[in-house]
Amino acid sequence: MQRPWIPFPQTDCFMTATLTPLFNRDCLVNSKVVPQERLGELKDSTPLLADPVALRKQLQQDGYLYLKGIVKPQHIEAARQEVFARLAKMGELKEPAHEGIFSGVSHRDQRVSSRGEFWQSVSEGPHLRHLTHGEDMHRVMDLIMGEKSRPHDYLFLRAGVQGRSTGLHYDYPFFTRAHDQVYTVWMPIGNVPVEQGPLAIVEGSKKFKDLIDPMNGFDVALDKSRKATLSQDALSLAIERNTRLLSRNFEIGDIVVFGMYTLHGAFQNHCPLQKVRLSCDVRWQPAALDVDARYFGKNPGGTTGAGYGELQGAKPLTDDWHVR
Ligand SMILES: O=C(O)CCC(=O)C(=O)O
Repeated sequence: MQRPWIPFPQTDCFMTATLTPLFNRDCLVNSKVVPQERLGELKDSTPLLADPVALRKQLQQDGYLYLKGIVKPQHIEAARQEVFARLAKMGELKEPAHEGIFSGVSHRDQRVSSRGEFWQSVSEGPHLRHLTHGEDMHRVMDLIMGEKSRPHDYLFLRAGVQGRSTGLHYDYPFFTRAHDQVYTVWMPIGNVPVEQGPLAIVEGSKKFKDLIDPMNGFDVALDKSRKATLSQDALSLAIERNTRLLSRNFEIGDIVVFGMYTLHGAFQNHCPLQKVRLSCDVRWQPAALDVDARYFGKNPGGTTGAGYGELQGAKPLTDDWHVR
């Protein structure tokens, strides 16, 4: 019999700011403030960890699970320090690096010979991997899938400065070459309040047949004539479809799990303190299913085959993000 899951309690540590679960600060899309009626909180499914059947039903129903206390604070702290130390060496962060304050400059291109190799080495840091691919994550993903789970080796680490955001998209065009039983785990690495531009999920988007049906068979790496990112921004889509953008003032230990048919993006980072939003997204699937070789192995090619060099994170923090 499976033992009930007991989440880790939130603890006070240097990353714990005075956060409230409410949207007490502005959420921005394309530099526009999202009105309160277009915002909602991701539903907290943590109590359902004790009832895996209900947990899976919830994921099917809403297209996502928001869970608290899943990874240990000390693992997050270690990963955050590890990544920020590397960025500080590129001159991109002010000291002390662990505060994650953008310096406004970058010497990355002068100090590394390959953006891709640099980012791969950051993405394969032992503390980061322990956080994203360690026993806590395996345990919760086995529970969610109801069978042995397996993470992609390829990891999307994102360090987003003021102005950065991610446009709305479904993950289907990136990860469903082998099958669609792939789940994204989005994890803040440190507290990520809304002004730092965290993940936002479009409520009810699992049911947007007009967007989902034409996506069937779309592979973003094979069909260069299309983009996975919608041309419409999150605010105008929410208004047009009379729905809400769901997010949180994310705290250490939180994760969001969602499937390939859940529309999502990230708000714009507009933190006045110039704090860098650090997060990562990792894909998981049932271990018994086929794998898409692009995302596995010692030197995974990633979506386009260009390896870690194709990621937003591989760019100096001073560079704009691309749209796929
Ligand atoms: O963190 C972000 O900016 C976007 C995350 C995302 O698109 C994903 O996890 O699939």
